[in-house]
Amino acid sequence: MTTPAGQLSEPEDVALKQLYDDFDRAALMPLWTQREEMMSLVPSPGAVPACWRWATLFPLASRAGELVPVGRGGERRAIALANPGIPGRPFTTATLWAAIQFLGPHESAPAHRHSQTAFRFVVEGEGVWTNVDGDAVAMRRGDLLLTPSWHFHEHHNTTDKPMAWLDGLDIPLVHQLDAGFFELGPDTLTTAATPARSVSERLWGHPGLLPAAMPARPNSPLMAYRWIHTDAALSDQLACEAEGVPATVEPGHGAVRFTNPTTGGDVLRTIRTEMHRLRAGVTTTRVRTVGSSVWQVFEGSGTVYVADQSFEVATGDVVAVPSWQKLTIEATTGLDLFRFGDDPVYEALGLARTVRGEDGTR
Ligand code: 1HN
Repeated sequence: MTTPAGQLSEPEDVALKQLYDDFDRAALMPLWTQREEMMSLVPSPGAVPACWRWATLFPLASRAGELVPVGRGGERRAIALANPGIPGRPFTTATLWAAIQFLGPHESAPAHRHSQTAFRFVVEGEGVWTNVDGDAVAMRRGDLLLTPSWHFHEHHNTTDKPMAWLDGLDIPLVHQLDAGFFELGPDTLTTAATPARSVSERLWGHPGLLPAAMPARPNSPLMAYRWIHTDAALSDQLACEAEGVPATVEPGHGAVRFTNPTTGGDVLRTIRTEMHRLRAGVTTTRVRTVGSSVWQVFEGSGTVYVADQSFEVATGDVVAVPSWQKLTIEATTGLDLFRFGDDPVYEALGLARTVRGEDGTR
């Protein structure tokens, strides 16, 4: 409904303008001038499809490594991938924050905890351990490492080389929900231990086997998902498909979801994480889904089509897919991609909706 100006006599027009001014002074806003923005026919995100290149991210993070110390206050040398459609905010999508974090040789980042949920994904390098509630967890190429909400965490680089990785957090969601809490831990490293396997992996990392009598946990108690397992699961999925077993998402497209062994659900309450493998030459079925995602190429090259944009991507490149934007991925070489999304939030709230194919194929 629009303002019935024009149909009004001049005195009525003046009276209407006065009414709007009085609404404004009384901190009131009528629905009829806002309906389309407040209730669009389909989601219309502020965030735009966007791509960041590893070839840009890593050298800039490295320069920050030379110029900006890591320590109390700033807490982390993490540089957010800030969506150009959300100006002035370090938000990658409406709900998700992705960043490149850089830790120089023998540096450590001090302990703290927050209500925001976090994970790390390692596209290259090794030598950093992240201590999660005192359990030292090695970070190596291809690994997914979890830092669930309100767990103390600190990172330490034990090597002579720098290391950089991708951080994912639900910062924009928690900000919008006014649910952020933050607390400092000890100023000095709580453990410099560098075990090959964390306690969490020794307890929870055996396939199909959980410690008996341990109750289900809302976040995964397994803090590390190792590349050796992810890689094997994807290879086996595609190999089974080649033998005629229907195991994959679609022909030539295998995918695994990282899951909480105590529930079979997502590893984190607010963030879904997956790894996808496409055979060379495969184009995925176009999909649009409510909620946003961030994709990072782990290995290989291809083209990611989001809405009316296309991005040619290679190892380390990151793409933001805002809500309800059509997504297709074309693999030039064999292509491994890590994805994280806010799907668990939309599912929990009854707002999830996905359309594949006809709506449609490129
Ligand atoms: C945080 O704790 C980390 O622990 C990374 O590595 C990025 C961004 C905002 C708030 C806390 C980390 C963060 C963060």
